[in-house]
Order: sequence, then structure tokens, then C-alpha cells
Amino acid sequence: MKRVTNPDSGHHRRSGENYLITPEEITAYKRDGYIVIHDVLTETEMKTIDPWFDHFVAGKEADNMGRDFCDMSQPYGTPLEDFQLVNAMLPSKYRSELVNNIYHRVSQNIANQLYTAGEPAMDYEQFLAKRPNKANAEFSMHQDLGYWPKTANTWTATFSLALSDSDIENGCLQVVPGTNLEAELRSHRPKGAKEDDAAVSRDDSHTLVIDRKPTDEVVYLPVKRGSMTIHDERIVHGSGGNTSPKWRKTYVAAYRASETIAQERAMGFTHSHNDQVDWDEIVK
Ligand SMILES: O=C(O)CCC(=O)C(=O)O
Repeated sequence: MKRVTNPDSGHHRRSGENYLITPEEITAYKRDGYIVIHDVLTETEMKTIDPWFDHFVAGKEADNMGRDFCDMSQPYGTPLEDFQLVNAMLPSKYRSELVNNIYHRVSQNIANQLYTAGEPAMDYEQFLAKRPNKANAEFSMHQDLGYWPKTANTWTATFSLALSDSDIENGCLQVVPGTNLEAELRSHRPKGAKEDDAAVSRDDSHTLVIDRKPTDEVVYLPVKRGSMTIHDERIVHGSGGNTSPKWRKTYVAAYRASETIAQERAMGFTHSHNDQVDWDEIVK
């Protein structure tokens, strides 16, 4: 019997903890602001992450996490039973068992290939889970840079490892390719605020939204468990609600240049929702 190579398969690209990215993918990442890569972690590796993901998403660490355990589609203070889009920030800060896990090691290897001009390091990570049948579990469209302080070097690669298969029905990532090349960052405001509305601040709603342009053409990025998307800091992206009876589970890890991370930390910015920073002052 002949063996047929699946052109979408990434298995052959793994060698130890290295996953080979092609020059064409690096070009596509710079041009379009994202890539999708397949079969990055094996099922055995995924199974080492699942129990921790479920542990956090069930709220088992909530007592220690403050605002780092929240719902990204609803205001702070929403009771756990009403969560739609569960967000657990910085899981390995709260459970050291996750430090330098297999996802960190493989994504670091990929980040090193994408960013050869300097030393990328993991800046932050988060677990995101959409509960089944939660049509409002939307992650509002935004550019990641709109959330972050101004730094000299903005280079970022944000990895999103699918822990469950994701598709349009359960609210997979959606992007507007090419918006990464727009000259100006779009203006962002806290969810729930009208234009120039000071009544709703970043302290009330961590989630930011942008106004869509009529020219924005959304591309959906469905991915299978073990595969991932990578997007840059300027691409307009978000995700829709979960209208399916299945969970959508994803593990985000963002890499930035080491000196950028040092600049952020000097401003008191760690990507924790508990950071005591003056948002108006540092995000300009
Ligand atoms: O995966 C999602 O639903 C959105 C995540 C996101 O916006 C991000 O990681 O920057």
C-alpha cells in the first residue's frame, strides 16, 4: 500500500522540539499578518496540557488570580456561572508546573525562526475557552497593539494552539489580512463605551473594540486540535460567538523582543489584569 503525504500535515516538520517554518511562511506572515501551521504538538503532548487547561477554566485557581480570571466578553465581576468566554491569564505564573512546558518550548523555537533580528521571549500566555452554546462569547475585533503600551520595537508573534478543533460555529479566530500593514493603528475604546465616552474606562472593561471599516474582509481560521495560528500585533482580528454544542479551547502564547518585554515591565505592565497602571498614560 502506498503512503500518501497529506500536504496539510505538519508531522514531518517536527524534529525533537523544533518545528520547521518555511521561507514562504515567513514571507506570508510579514505580508498578511498571520499564518496557520498544522500538527505542531502530538496528541501525547496535548494530553499533558489538557488537565491544566480544564483546571483553570473550571475556576480552580480563581481565588488567587483576581482579575486574571475573567470573562473577555463581559464586565469584570460577572459570576463564574454566567461566564461565556473564560480567560485565565498567565497560567504558569499561578501554577509552576506549567513553566517551560512543551508548548512553550516548541513555540519558542518557531518564534526564533520568525524573528531573526533579535531575541524573542515569551511575554505572556493565556487560556481561552468558549463555553458551548454561548452565542455572545465573542472576542471583539481589535489590534493587539491597541491593548499595549507604546514601545520602540513592536514586533510580536502571538501563537494560538487549538486544544479543541475550532471552526466558524464554535467561534474560531478571524482576521482581516493586510490590516497589519495599515500606516496607523486604529482607535480602540473599552467595550460598552460610545465614541469619546469617558464613562466606561479600561478599569470597567478590559476588552477593547474598534470600529470596522466597510472594506474589511474577514477570513476565518478554523484549525484542528494540535495545530495553531500565529498572528502579528497589528492585524485586525477577533472571534465570533459559540453557536455549537462543543467547547472552543485555545492556548495563547505571545512572543516579543526581549528588550520590548523589559520596557513593558519597567512601566509596570506584565499583561496581568491586576497590573496597577495608568492606562491612559501608557497606552497612547
Ligand atoms: O482566539 C480568540 O478568540 C481571540 C484571541 C486574541 O484576540 C488574541 O490572542 O490576540
